[in-house]
Amino acid sequence: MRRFYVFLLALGLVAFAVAFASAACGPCGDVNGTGTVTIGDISCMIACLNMNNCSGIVCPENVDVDGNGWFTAADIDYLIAYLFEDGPAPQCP
Ligand SMILES: [Ca+2]
Ligand SMILES: [Ca+2]
Repeated sequence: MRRFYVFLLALGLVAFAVAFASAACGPCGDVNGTGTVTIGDISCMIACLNMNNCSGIVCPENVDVDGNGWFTAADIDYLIAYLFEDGPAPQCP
């Protein structure tokens, strides 16, 4: 799982550029304001938690995807499960 995170971080560099191109918050999980939930949103969440770089998160209301009131690594795991493992849909409070 850790290698997967590193891979996502590399993709995050591209995601940041996309994040600044548009800022229309979409559904829960769309933290970078592209209007859809993608791997780019996961990259922004990882950068924020692990590298203290939250500039890619332009829709903070969409970051608590498991709806427990906190933004943690569990939200990243939840979104990964949703996108790649057929997990439950994001449920922001
Ligand atoms: Ca997005
Ligand atoms: Ca949460």
